[in-house]
Amino acid sequence: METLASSTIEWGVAARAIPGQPSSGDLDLVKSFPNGVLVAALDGVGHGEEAASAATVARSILEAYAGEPVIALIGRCHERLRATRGVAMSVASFNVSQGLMTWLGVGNVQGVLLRRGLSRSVTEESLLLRAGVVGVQLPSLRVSVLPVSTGDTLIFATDGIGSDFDRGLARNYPPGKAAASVLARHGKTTDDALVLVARYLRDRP
Ligand SMILES: [Mn+2]
Repeated sequence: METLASSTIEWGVAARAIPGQPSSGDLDLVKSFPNGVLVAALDGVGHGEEAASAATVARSILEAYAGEPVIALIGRCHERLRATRGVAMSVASFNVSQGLMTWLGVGNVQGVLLRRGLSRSVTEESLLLRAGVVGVQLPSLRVSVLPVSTGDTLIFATDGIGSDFDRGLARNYPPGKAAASVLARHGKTTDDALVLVARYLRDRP
């Protein structure tokens, strides 16, 4: 299954826990399913062990049901996270045969899609974040669906990354190096921090 992920997207992640904590409440997931790939970034409320355990529960659910529609996925997570502090999460589901990305965010995990246009210009789409916390207060959910083309770059960044991070870093470097650079330059030391950069590799069918 990871073969499909690596033939569909190229991705890299950089993350660190808030200083003094052994585990981070910010987690990522890249998981293939038949005909697609699910990409997610999660931020357990607060930091430390409780945040990490809540985020771990959410990630395991996303992993187990990766092929489901994203609204159903968020609903499953909400049910399972009720006894926890809750988790902010943004998810993107790539459908390979349709050349579409469906994304949804609850809480404050920023999402950006840098799209290569027909010209050399790059347009930027921002994920509309719904206020709420999965497991605590679920807002009404509505997905956005965007066509994706080869070279388009998805970025998820938790609020431990400055929201004005340098888009050029993410666009111009291989994903692993891009993620490391964004974390190094824009990571805050007051919270867990995670940035995921995923570049779409497929041509539109
Ligand atoms: Mn945070």
